[in-house]
Amino acid sequence: MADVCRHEGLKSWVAEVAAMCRPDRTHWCDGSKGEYDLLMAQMVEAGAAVPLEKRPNCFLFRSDPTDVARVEARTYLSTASPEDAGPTNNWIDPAELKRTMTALYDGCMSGRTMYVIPFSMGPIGSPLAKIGVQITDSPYAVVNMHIMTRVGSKVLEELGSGGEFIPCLHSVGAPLAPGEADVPWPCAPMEEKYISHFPEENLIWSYGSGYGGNALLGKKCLSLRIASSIARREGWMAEHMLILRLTNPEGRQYHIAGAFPSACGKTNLAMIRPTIPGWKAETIGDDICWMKVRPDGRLHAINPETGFFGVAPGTSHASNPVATEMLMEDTIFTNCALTGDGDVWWEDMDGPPPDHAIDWKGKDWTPDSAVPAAHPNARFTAPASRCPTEIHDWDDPEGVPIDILIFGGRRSSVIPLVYESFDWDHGVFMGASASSEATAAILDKVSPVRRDPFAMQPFCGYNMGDYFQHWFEMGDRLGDKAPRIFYVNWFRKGEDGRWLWPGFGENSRVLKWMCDRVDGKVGARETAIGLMPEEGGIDLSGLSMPVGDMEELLRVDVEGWRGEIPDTERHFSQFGSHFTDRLRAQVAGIRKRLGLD
Ligand code: SAT
Ligand code: MN
Repeated sequence: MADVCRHEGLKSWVAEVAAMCRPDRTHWCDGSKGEYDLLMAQMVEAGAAVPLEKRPNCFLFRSDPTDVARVEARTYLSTASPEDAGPTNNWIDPAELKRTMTALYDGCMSGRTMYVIPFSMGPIGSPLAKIGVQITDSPYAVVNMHIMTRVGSKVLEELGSGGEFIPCLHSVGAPLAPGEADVPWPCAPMEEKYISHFPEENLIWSYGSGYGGNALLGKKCLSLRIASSIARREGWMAEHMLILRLTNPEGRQYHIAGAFPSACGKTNLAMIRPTIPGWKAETIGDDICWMKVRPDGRLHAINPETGFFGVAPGTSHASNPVATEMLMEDTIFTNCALTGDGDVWWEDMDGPPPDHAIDWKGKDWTPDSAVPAAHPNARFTAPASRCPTEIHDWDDPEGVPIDILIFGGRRSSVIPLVYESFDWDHGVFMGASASSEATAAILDKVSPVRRDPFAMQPFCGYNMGDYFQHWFEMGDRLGDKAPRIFYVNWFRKGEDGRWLWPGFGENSRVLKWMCDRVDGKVGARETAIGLMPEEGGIDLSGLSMPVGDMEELLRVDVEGWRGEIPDTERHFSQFGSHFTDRLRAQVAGIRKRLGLD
């Protein structure tokens, strides 16, 4: 493979990293099935992976108990000026951070193999795609990258001798002394973990963690943090959004992109099976969406990934029948429980729990155990090609034209089921003020409700105040071709603590209302917070709901909303001189509409 590489810049970067990290050997990944199978066999042999008898070509990994999710407190955005990272990112001066990390990288791969993974985010050769090269000493990261991205020789061919690539350096940070035995999941202690981004040179350095977004650098690091900063410079958008195609009974297609924080049901929505007769849904992506204005003046989207890295607990026939089918083969499971008959299990899976299992920490577990069998952030890594609802024109380099943008989060009170923005600027306010209750996808969650603008708080690769402005400017360019903007909350609870909305496939009823709004088929009532469904506007045929629930779901809780405003203003105030006047005007508008001024 090394001889397929004609790119001197890449070769010399690989040589420099090898000299610094001093692995025992270097392997250039070709992305082949043979390579995947061989690495898996080696990891099974080493005791790092368990093959699952019940699921062909599926494997279970258990992480170190301290390395189970992204660590935002150890994630850095390193720019010459701290102002360019902004208040929502951890900042360290690039020279200092590189000094610290170089000391850690020094000899960090000894006893290990260094893998070089050329990968493309987006169809190889597409005008919307970007090429990255990840260097890693984690074979687990390699097999996951095989599923999540387009890996291999074709990427090197596309790169040629002078193409641009984003260098992504990763080490688990656990060098082996001569003769020292490896552990199943090597990683470094928390205080040595660094997930670092240098957007001014499109560079990623990650050290110390083998888990998810800390280690699969094509995902959050490249496709969101670095890509969002490139997108701002180049005038496009890199967003934390699912992409979905809906087709109505007449065959009219709608493309929807939706931003929700991690572990808020993005994957379930991306794979929705509509309950309304005649409506069909197809999956395009569940996490990342790159959008550009194309020659038709509309916003076109691609999913740069090729797989799904989803939360396993809660995935069931009821919540996501499509994923349940998808996960039967060719899937990597991490931190799920193992059953006696060689299957995986997690909380809220179909059927009763097993009488006995091995939990995610490798210990005996029974339904009487006080701890969950699977870690709440246990994951599956599954190829998109196995997704029964994946669209067929997946690889279309042009992407799909977006009709509808959705923001949302997990809120048990205040936020209604759905509302629409008055216009683009108001939609930007809706995205910027989005909030959610904490989930298990991050290790160091702090408050119960966190503001998570555009679900990008942990992923924006520059000053978020400037990011808001970038959204306004995109709207100016799109004009009347801009997608319509909606906000949803599937998670509202009644006073008795009951979920008010059935969710899952029934969410198609809310999506249908949005499509009908786009086509001007239904009206809306103007409220203080936005445009809301009129009575009977949402098609509830065939659904029986307790009386009063729908009214409650669509009630504007004016008192509750007034209570939201100070927190939103506090969140906005941190952006100082980077805060845009257009958002200030939106805050003034909602204050007035809520009768606060
Ligand atoms: O670990 S990941 O960052 O890839 C998953 C997530 O938090 O959404
Ligand atoms: Mn995500």
